[in-house]
Amino acid sequence: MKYNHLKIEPKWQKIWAKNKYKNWQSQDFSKKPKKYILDMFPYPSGDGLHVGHLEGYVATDIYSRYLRMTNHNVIHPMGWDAFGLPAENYAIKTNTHPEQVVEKNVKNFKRQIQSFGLSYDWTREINTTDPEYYKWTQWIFLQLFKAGLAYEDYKPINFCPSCKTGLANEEVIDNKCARCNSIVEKRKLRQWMLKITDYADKLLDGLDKLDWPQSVKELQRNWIGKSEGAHVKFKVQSNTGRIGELEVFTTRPDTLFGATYLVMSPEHPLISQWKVHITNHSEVERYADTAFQKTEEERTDPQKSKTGVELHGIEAINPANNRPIPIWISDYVLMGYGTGAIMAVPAHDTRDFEFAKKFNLDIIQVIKPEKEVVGIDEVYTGNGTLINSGNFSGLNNETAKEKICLYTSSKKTVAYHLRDWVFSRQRYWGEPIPIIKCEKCGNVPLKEKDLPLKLPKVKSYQPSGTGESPLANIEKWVNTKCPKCGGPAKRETNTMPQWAGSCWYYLRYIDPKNKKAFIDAKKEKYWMPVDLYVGGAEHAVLHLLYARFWHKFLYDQKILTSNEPFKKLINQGIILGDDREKMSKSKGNVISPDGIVKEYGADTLRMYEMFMGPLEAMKPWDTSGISGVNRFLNRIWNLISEQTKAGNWKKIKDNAKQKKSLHQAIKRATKDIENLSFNTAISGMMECLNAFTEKDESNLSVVPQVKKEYLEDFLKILAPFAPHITEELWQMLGHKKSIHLEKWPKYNEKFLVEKDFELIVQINGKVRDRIKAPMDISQDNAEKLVTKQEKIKQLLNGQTPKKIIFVKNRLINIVI
Ligand code: ANZ
Ligand code: ZN
Repeated sequence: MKYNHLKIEPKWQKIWAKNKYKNWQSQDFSKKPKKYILDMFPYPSGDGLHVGHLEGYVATDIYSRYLRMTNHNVIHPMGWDAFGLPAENYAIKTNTHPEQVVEKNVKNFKRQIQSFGLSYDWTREINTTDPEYYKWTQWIFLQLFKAGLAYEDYKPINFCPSCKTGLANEEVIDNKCARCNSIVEKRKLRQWMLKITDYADKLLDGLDKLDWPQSVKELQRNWIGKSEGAHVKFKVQSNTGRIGELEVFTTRPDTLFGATYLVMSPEHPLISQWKVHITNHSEVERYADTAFQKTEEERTDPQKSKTGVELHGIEAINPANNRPIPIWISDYVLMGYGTGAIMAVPAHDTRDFEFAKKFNLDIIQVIKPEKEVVGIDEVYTGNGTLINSGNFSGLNNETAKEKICLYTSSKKTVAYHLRDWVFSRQRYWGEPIPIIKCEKCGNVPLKEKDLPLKLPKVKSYQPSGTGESPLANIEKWVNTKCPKCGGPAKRETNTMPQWAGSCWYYLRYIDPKNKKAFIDAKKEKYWMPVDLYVGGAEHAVLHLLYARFWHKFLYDQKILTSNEPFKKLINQGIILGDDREKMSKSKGNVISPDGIVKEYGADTLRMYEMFMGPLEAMKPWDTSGISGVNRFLNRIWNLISEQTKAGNWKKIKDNAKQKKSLHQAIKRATKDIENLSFNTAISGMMECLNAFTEKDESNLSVVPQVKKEYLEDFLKILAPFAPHITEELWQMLGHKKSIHLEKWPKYNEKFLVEKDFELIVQINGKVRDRIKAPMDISQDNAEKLVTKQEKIKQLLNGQTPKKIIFVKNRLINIVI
């Protein structure tokens, strides 16, 4: 009767499916405490789920099952993030509609998920490409538009020449497209932008309260990049007199006396305004044109030599000392940050120092370090005492910041590195943006009753590469009427980025079939926030920042009652190949979960993935580890099936040692699951099984049997990890109802203490020894134990006892 996973696992999967997965459905408004356990929903790719997905999915599955057994109302849903480029690219290659591609892939993902025994509530399944779903994605966009947070813009943006679409800043890593690694270009394209910058402070402040990995919070903080500083105004004059004012953003107003020139971004709008005064204007324009071709990363690369052009014919006045100083343009000053102009302090800023050296500009030291002395050839960027700063000399530089601002009437302010979110893509497979462009009325939002605005069928999904989406070619769809004036108008042809659907999917799970609203307010209040969110660390900024932004916006609109979506976040660690390299097709080290399920079964795969190490750690795949876990499951199978076959349950006695191990295992599993420390919970169960199958200390030829109730409790704590084998063994033990509906067993501290006693050993009524013996030891075993003792052996001197008197759990008296 060997355990046959190939028969038993599909058997239970079929029964659970027939039962419509009712056992894991959640109840809206149940009196039980609610728990929202969420996985990052997958993009249903053609490759299927990999072992990395599964790591997080198994962890949340175990946790959800545990919570259900401890009387919680658990919502644990799954869905599909199915818009985006891969499906579209595949559609182009194979000339099938992306919808069909998605449908096929979703089917495969679902088959896999069911074969792993994951306990999702399928009544809440969603798909971001379903018009009934994206209707509400479009609806949220309209709310953003109406609130003034969605706007059209023509700024140069990052463009991926290979994906043929604009990208958000968050999608560009080291100047490369995050999806395909192509070098990105700058292009001036008409774009829809979302004003995420309006939420910079809220996004920053909210982080403090979240139970998230510090590293993720830090990444978000840095991405938002809040800097405290001041706006300082410099008068600008030509030889005919004052022509205006240039405002700079500085974090170091204390160094104002050391500002020996100003630098403007080449795109600064005042340059064209001052054109008539700038005598080398054509040179300036040429420089600006080349700067415009470069990406931000190229412009700010500290390795690259600084370039720039001085603006001849004009100069600025340093408000601290009224000294005239030159004005330059250089591409290292970006238009999108601060005011797009800086005061350069070459003695105390590295970039300014390089620039001043190259163009032979004045360097004036104004901060003296507290300790070491630095020569004029070095930049000192730290704190210290002011020198060469008029009346302010001698002040500590922090104090000087305040005083110099006051003296020059400079306003304290903050700047953020966060930029508005480029929200449109020039591709087909995304949510159409529900805006109509009317010559008379401008951008007019679609009426809410006309949602969803469905994606029309096209002949070719190929993007034009000119910055137009393939939708632009469908005249019948593009030409429409203005909702406001009824005149002829055109639809917006850009689509939303893939992030749109995932910004709010966790809300739709709560009320997936609601036709009237995107979520019922009472249900939102009951279920939100998400108690535990598990997913990959690659989303630290993108998805997790965007989702927080939308959530906070919807909260401000009084549509939601919670102001943060995800209370606790865990990143599962990356699983490496068995060669300790990142799994990749090209290296041929990819492990297919389907293969493991076939060979060892889903229960083994699940337990192995949890047993590999701490959830958050990076860990290599190890095939021998799988057989270890598999052996463990087989041993449980053998133990229970053999005892069941023997059928003498009633005769099996209490066993303090076994009981102690069981309660230890229950205690560990309880604590460890609560701490999401699944690997140690499994170790605890392994130790317990060892204790169950250990030979009797006092009679080494006997393997004691294990009481049915111990085995039952053991199966219950194993059930969340290995849902199939436990269901089968539970039935074998005579139960009709599913083990997954059982209550989680309670451990009792009483049984955890050592259950030994001091056995008094007498010979002819005289106390000769005291030895430690297990509680409830039988007379037979006690005799064996006692006669093994060296001291007693000597005293008996080979004589056979005439009589033995045994008092259970107290004494043994040998009469010779
Ligand atoms: C004078 C100064 C003196 C500065 C000094 C620094 C050190 P963070 O910390 O990132 O906020 N800056 C301001 N706007 C800029 C722009 N649009 N493009 C490039 N650089 C810009 O950096 C703030 C500092 O970066 C500002 O403070 C400014 O240089 C520069 F000893 O002003 B500082
Ligand atoms: Zn109109």
